[in-house]
Amino acid sequence: MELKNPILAGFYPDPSICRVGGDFYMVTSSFSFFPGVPIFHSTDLAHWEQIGHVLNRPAQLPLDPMSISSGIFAPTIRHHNGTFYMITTNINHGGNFIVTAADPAGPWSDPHWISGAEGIDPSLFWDDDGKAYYTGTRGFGQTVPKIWCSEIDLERFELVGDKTDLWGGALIDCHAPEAPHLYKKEGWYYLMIAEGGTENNHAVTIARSKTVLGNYEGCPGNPILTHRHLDVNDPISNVGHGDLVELADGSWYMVMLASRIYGGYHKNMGRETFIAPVVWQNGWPHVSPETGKVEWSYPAPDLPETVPAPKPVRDDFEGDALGLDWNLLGTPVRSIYKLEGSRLKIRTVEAPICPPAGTIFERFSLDDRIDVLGFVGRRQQNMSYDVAVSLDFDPADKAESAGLILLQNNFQSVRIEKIRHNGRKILRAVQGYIDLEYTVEHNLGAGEYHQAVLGEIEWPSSQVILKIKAREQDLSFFAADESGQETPILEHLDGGFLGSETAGGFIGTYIGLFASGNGQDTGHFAEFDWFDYKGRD
Ligand code: 6LW
Repeated sequence: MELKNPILAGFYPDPSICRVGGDFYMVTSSFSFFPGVPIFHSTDLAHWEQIGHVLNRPAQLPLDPMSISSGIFAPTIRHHNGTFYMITTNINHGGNFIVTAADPAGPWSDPHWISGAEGIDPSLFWDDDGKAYYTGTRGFGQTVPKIWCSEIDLERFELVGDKTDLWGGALIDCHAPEAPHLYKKEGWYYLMIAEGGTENNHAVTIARSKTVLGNYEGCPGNPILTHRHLDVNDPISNVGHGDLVELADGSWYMVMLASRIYGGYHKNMGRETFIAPVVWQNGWPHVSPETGKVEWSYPAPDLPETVPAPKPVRDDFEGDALGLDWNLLGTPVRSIYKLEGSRLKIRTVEAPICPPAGTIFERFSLDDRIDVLGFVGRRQQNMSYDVAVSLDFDPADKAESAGLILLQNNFQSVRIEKIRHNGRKILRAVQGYIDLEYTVEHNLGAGEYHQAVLGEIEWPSSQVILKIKAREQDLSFFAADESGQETPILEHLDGGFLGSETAGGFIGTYIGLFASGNGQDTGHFAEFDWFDYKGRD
């Protein structure tokens, strides 16, 4: 058996891992997608099965659908004295909070908000004397952010005593020291962080101290992991933001985020979860020691295998709940879909799936006037893939639309939509994009939103099978009838614009089903009978 990277394919950034006996659990960031913080289980580190979402109730997860790269930032998962703890930041709704559970599959508690906890990327550490410590990054977005630490009372979920700055990163004035985790090994406290920013200068660095609050001395070999020195088009890039786990036999592994780069410096799948072995030498960890960089595969550790059933290509939308692959965008403060008669029915809500052309976006592009979007989507997990979906929709007037969208963020997407235009029923391909006034340091997009109709065909029937064939960055869109006869709508679009390096933000591409009344909730439903996703790489 081998550990094959990525271990979580598609948009699964900022992984955090913990081990409880023979079981490993992992969580990742989820930003403005609902439910939030997917949680995975494994017994062998190679096969991971999603067992739920940590945040699956609206009361746990206030989110804005038009602020896709805000919401839930990097989570940490830990287990202590029979309780699971997940700590994270809701960047635009309340800050840092902890939820707990006896069973990692849930239910998880309501949020315990940590008053006075500044910044992002919180983590928890228990010392041998039973005291618990909170670490985070403060000064985020300023010139000299710092990793800070405070004791925390986990009965009352309150910080205790002073906040101490522990470390500012390995490089002088380093960019974005973040993602701190504390570990204790052989009498040393190790503080592992990420720095350099979550693009191709990303890195993992480490410092250690004899006492928990410092003084921390940096590892002379820092960074202990980076691909920043490699070609930016290296097929594995942006390596950083890791968490360590010790196996029962005393061996160690690191999970970290990295991106698969293809068709130029494009990372359409955003930041994914990778793994590498770690050995300790002379008191410091060495990651992937044979080559010093993250590889596509490693021999698996000697652990009992648990191989999940292969995922079916087709979702028939049977049952009364969506599968764990599916997400909404923003908190469902009112219902936007129903599962009925083995169909997913999405309501023609008032918000357009993409903003009107001419909208000006800044920073995280907040638009809190929009409460819900008629969007149900899943991650792109392969460089090449085929998608097909059966849509039954008869647009009642010229405002309604429904279809299939590749969505990188609120203002970077391409969609095929069924609309009624001048009395004709048509299927058209529309690209949404923003002028690239792209702020590299802060990962934020700003500019004017545009839309371009790139293809159009007449389609009188309410029934259609919409298809996407993605061959790396070469994207083609088709309509098919029940006999399978395909008609192209748009062929050979360069998909490179669906990468977050041009779009800004933290997201990987989603494949979404949508419906809208474009200005008013018309109370109709676009009906999706089945959905196929087939990875080809
Ligand atoms: C996260 C930070 C980072 O909070 O990006 O790569 C931010 N690391 O640690 C969003 O994922």
